[in-house]
Amino acid sequence: MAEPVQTPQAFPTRIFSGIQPSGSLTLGNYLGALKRFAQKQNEGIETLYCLVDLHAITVWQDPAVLRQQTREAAAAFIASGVDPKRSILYNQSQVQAHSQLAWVLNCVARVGWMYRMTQFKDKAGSNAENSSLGLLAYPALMAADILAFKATHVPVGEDQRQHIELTRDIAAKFNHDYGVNFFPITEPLIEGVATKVMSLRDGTKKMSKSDPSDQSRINMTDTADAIAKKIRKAKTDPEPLPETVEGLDGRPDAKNLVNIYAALADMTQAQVLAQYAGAQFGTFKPALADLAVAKLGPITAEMNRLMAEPDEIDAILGRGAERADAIATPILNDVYDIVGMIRSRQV
Ligand code: AQP
Repeated sequence: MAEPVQTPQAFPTRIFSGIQPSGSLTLGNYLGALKRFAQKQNEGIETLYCLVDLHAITVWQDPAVLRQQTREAAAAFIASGVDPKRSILYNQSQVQAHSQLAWVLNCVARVGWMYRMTQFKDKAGSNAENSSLGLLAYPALMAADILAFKATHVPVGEDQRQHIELTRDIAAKFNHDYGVNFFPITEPLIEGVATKVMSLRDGTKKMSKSDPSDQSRINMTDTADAIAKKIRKAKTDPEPLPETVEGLDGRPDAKNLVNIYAALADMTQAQVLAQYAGAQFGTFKPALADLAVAKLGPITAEMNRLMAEPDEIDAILGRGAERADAIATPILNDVYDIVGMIRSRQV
């Protein structure tokens, strides 16, 4: 891959991140992404957050369900503290620069880079030839999402690290090929204890909204009863909780539950263990369920309230798209100039 070059030119700090509306958002999305999105906004940084519906259709989506899930995801952002006045919140397909820049970046990126992406390998499985071309090109669209705004930082979970590295490679190759210092070399922000929330059924697998087992995840729309039941049934081992964080090594299911507790309570793993060392899961799981319900309950209630007004959600996304468009269109026009496109149409 091309060597990322650190650009000497300073780019103003701007955060971009997105979530696919490809299912009900999970506790993993909340702790690994949404909660941190709101924190970044509250630090006073310019923040753009996107429901990446074009990414979602890289695998089959029923159109009516996709629309519903996009509104539900928008409600989840707002209920988690993303304020559509302070952040720019919109859905990807309403801002054409995403697709237009993606085409240019498709022509910069190399096919071999795409085949090396572990998410492509995981999602395409053993039948890669039959997966959509979009699934293979997904990381180039993701690079376009970020670079259309010259975003300098992208808060993501650990699973997205490889895609951000690819964005850096694509930006560096564009800058190098055209002899410009145009795109920033974006930094991933992978922070906190919840960078990878694991499945409740298998502590070695990521909690994912597309996992066929609903028992593997907590959905942001789950009721208090459903949350308590899923945590009660979560896979664990027969040992009590250890005294030290090192004592969780080799115990992925126990470690996951401690991590979830720590992230929900804004504590470190060590602080959780200081409180629960020696406790059996019969004690720890109900405490975790109570905490999860206390934290997620108000968010779910707010989501339900917002979902009752889908027109208002659509209006919020439309306003966000206009603001996003105003930033991205001049950047796209500069890209077209750099690559040699004639721009003479009067509009
Ligand atoms: N389990 C997780 N722990 C921490 N962070 C997570 N994220 C997702 N799952 C976890 C973070 O959420 C953001 C949005 O991810 P996405 O929905 O666009 O895609 P994904 O990473 O592929 O998430 P899923 O749930 O696994 O979706 P599907 O099943 O549709 O592929 C990202 O910042 C991600 O890191």
